[in-house]
Amino acid sequence: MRLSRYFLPVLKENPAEAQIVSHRYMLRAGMIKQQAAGIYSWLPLGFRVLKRIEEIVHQEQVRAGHIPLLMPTLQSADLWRESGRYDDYGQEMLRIIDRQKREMLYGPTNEEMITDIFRSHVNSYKDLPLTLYHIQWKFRDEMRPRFGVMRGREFLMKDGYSFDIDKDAALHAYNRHMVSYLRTYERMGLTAIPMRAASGPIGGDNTHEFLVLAQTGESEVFYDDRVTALKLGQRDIDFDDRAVVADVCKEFTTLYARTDETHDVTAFEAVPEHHRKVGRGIEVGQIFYFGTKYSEAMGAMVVTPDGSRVPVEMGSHGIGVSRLLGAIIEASHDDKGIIWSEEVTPFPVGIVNLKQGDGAADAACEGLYKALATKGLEALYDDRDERAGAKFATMDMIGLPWRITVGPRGLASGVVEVTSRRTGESEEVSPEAAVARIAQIYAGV
Ligand code: 5CA
Repeated sequence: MRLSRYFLPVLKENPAEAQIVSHRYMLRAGMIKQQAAGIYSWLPLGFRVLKRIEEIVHQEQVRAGHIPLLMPTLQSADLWRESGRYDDYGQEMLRIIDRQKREMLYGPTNEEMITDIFRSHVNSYKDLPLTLYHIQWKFRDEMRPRFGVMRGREFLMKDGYSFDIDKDAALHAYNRHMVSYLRTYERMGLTAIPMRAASGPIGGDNTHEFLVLAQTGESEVFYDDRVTALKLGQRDIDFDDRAVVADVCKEFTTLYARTDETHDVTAFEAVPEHHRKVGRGIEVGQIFYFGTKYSEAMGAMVVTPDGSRVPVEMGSHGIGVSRLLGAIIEASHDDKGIIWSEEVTPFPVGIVNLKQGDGAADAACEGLYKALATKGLEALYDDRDERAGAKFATMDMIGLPWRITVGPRGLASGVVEVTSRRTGESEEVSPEAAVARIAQIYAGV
């Protein structure tokens, strides 16, 4: 993409309404535009990152054996009357009347709708286990939408629903989600700690939230700091193996880690004092096992091997997809702007032409741009007629992990500069070597 033809409305000044760094940088980098309280347009740069995050979420769900589908944003009130939540949900639910005077709502979550799909098509243990998920916009009329995409009213969620024949199988689905989530967040460069949580309007007793530690987080968290060193890494996990999956969950949930909602002072005091930490966290996901709460109310029954009919055992499992952009920026930035990892960056590399209009510099940039494209890497080429300082400031703000800087002086000795956004370190290499270096970095991504 050539920057002169792109749509990247960067802001030079800090917007007054943004209280936390991720919100400020998302506005400054031209990623989002607020359209109403807690409702945003995703401008091209933000949209690219959102798509990459969605893709990682999809890949890890599919790896765990879960199946994507897509349900609508609008739902009928009657479905929610069946579970009793139409009245219970309160003012967070956006209620809509259509022209036929039918009561509708903009879905805040989809337990009822997925249960309806299930009961229409599945009735035997032979079709289980089954986990269906989608990535779809939700609406919750939050009392205090704030911090940009962190607490929006309209936001993108991955919500998955597991169906199993008995409680053991349902708990395996819960564990499978926990492990797939750990891997999802790690791929985005985040340390997200599973913490025992309270269930709220979804219901159920078994629930964990995943928290990314950040000073600006909305939840207070209490934890044994050894939990932050746990890594899933590249382990090859057989998601069908209940014992293997349960062991991973045990490894990640044994050390003390709780939010203020479930904090247990006595248990916390048993943690050695120098490991005891109190901080704040951003909730980037939550998993729930709630058994037959919806299946019983809505008649989602399955025949067991012995021929009896029982309500299907369910759980629901969510990731805050749009919130993740904010969480990643909170975890990875400096005073010049965002620092994306290779896994989520909107463009793999930026090219800065220090002297637009200089024959040699223009030709070298064109050459780099095409050579990278041949290797499947779409560079963001700053071909604007701007000062070098302004070009660097834009690149630093939008946070691409790599930059190739091209100028007449370097070219005279046959080199361009490859710079890491994270470390600031630069190397002078030939243009060919620069392309090879970037291609090598992205070979494993
Ligand atoms: N049905 C279940 C899971 S499928 C559910 O709705 N869970 S939830 O309420 O915990 O939401 C899932 C995730 O969505 C949260 O962990 C959080 O990361 C994200 N989320 C919730 N509310 C908002 C909001 N107002 N703005 C941005 N993200 C949100």
